[in-house]
Amino acid sequence: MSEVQYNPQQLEADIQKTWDENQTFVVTEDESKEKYYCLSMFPYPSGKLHMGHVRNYTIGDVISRFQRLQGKNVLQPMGWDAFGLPAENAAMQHDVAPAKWTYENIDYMREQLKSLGLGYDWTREVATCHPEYYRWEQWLFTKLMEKGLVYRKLSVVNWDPVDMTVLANEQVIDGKGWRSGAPVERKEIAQWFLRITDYAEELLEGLDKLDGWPEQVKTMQKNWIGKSTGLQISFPIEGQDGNLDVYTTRPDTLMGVTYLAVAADHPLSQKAAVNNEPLERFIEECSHVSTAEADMETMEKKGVDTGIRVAHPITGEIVPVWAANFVLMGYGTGAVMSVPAHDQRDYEFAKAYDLPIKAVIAPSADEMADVSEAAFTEKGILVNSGQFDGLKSKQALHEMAKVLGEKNLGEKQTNYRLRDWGISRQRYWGCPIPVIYCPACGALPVPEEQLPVKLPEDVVPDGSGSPLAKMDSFKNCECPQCGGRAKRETDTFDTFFESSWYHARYTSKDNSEAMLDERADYWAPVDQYIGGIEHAILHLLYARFFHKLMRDQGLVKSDEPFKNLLTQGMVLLDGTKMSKSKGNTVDPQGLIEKFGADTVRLFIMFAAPPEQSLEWSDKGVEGAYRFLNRVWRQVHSHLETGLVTSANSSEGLSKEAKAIRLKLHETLQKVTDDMGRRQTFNTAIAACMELMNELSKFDEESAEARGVMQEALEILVLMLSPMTPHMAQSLWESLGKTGLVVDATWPTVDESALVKSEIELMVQVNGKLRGKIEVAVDASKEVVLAAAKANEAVLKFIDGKELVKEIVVPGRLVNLVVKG
Ligand code: ANZ
Ligand code: ZN
Repeated sequence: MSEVQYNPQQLEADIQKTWDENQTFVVTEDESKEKYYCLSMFPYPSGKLHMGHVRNYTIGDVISRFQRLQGKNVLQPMGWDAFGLPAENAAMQHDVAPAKWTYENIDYMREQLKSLGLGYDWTREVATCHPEYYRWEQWLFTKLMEKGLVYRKLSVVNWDPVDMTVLANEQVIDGKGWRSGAPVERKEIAQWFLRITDYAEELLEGLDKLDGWPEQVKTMQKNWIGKSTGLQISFPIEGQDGNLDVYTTRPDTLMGVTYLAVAADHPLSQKAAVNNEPLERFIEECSHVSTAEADMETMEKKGVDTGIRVAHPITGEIVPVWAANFVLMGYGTGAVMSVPAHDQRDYEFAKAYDLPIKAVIAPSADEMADVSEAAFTEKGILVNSGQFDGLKSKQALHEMAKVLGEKNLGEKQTNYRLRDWGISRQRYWGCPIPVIYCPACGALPVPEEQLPVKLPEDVVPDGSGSPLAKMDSFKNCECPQCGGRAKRETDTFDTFFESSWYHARYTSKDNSEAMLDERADYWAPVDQYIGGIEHAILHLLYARFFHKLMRDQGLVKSDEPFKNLLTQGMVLLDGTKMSKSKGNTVDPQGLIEKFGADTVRLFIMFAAPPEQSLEWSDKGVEGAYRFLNRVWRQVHSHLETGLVTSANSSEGLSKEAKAIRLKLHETLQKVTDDMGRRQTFNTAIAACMELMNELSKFDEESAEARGVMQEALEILVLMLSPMTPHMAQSLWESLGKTGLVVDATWPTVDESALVKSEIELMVQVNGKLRGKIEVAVDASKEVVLAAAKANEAVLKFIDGKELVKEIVVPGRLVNLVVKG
């Protein structure tokens, strides 16, 4: 019999064809089976797959295939997050319409995904730039508008004064426009917002129920939502009616307030600027800096005295109000009571402008806070605080609330750091916001029967202004209410909009009458979601929010979209992240062509547990390839003497054959646990490799030995099949099995094979390890000792000496103590 060569290129193409023809991965809702929805974050169609994609999608595919072998009805869909800025940039560079560029990339990348052997139900494929997709988010938006969950307000954007266009944050480089190089200005324009803050509490509480999410991600979401409880305190303004309200989480420090600080764009500061030239200049200066909160922490603290004075709500003492660059207009009330002794920002500011620092919190009753170098920011005991002296910080919160409440100058308040979601983007390649502006009727949602508002696709943007705003045919329309002349909104949705609900649309992809149908409830929630940690905050928060919006619209019944979340680690090369910008990428396509997809998949799953970073190694890839060749040869050499039926019991087998069955079923037990509960595929593969080592040493001369080998190879092939599905399919057939390996059932552990008949014991002489013996599990002490003393290696150390003591620790060791 001539040897059958492992030829992955041919084999993989053939098997992929079989899957296609059999529609192997097309699923329907089947109530008789347990469902399993496995979802990998869909890619942006940038041109070609990178190794990060390959890792993400291989993990998802391995989990899907494993779950299918467990008998579940598995849905694994794929699609394209197709709107976004790179398409516009590419359009400008190559003079090609973003639509054409995107669709071509999708076609290319789809083939790449197929060549990796990923088991997707392609009948459910979505591309978010397709009107059949985005029409439903437009529809939902109009419903949210009717419900008052959407509003429009002025909001700041980065404005390029030369290109006359709004810039995305990533288009601002060192404060200048990326194309024009002109200093970027802040400009206020009207934009649409979704009231995600209405759901802040539910989004926060829901985290506690997500047992299948990494703690780290939940913490990041918690911090992003940023719930805090404190007091809103009013400081009566001198010489004017009214109060200046501040929000504080540390009312215990109230008696240490030495000034107040307001945001540059706080109404009070704006008003005071009218006859205060330095203040006017300061406000103008602040209008040029980014309001990104990250900058706020490190930025040099600057400010100007507004000239306004307020009275302390307890003492009546007069304190100045400064405008300061570290106060954000969008948080709390846009004003803070400054306590330099106990807040580091206030401290730095006070030092810079020579404002008084008054310590009012002591670490303990007999110790003073040291504020000579920095603020003392811990909680403690109130001092220098008159009637509040001696209170603990926590008690002070309630006490201050009571005292201020009586004066009508303060009340408890809960704040969230989370802001409403600004969804307007002044970009072309996005989903049109379905709103019509009528001079007489105002802003109106586009009526349902007019949806979708289609984005014209034959447009090549040139970087100046918004193409839609320049396009009369798009812009001019009729008012749906009065029939008069009206204009369309020309902004598009933030692309996070599309990725917030695609998980649900896959379930009802072909429904042209509704956003979702009852199939959404069959599949929801996603049982396993897999993607990068970079999406830990925004995407996951928006998707959770959207799921609740859809629930409240009666579209789904569940509260949360993703039951279990796996955040895969990065792919590194020489310790640094593999990325285009660093120029250290390895092209997956070349490797697939050289070694086949199975090798690439196996290496990726073997090199690291999924959540950890993976160090790329060409040697490792070659090692994976060699291993597959060994498995291949093992199966084919086993088959040289024809097919046999596989063993299913250890009874009456030779010692060696029993040992192989023991190893086989131990391995199966471990692999089942590693791939299921633990999700450590690397250790599962390592166990398969160990098993393979044992098999290669196993002499299969006898018929019964061949039966054991047959069983072992069948199980090995099944265990490897989620990682290396093509090779597994081919070997499965060679081993005489009919049907597809994906339709097989995960093997069950033969408990009786796990019962050890022999165990290994260490033999020590005078406490030093000298030999090993194998004895029957139930051997008596006498038999064990006889075997120990007869062992050749041990004999050398006891021969001719006086044996003074014999110790047997059952199941572990024998110690012989000798003299002379
Ligand atoms: C007085 C004080 C004393 C404060 C002290 C802190 C320490 P979180 O916990 O994030 O809610 N703050 C309030 N509004 C602000 C704004 N618009 N811009 C910048 N800072 C603002 O933060 C609440 C604290 O942040 C508040 O408590 C306030 O400073 C500040 F020893 O008030 B604190
Ligand atoms: Zn009208």
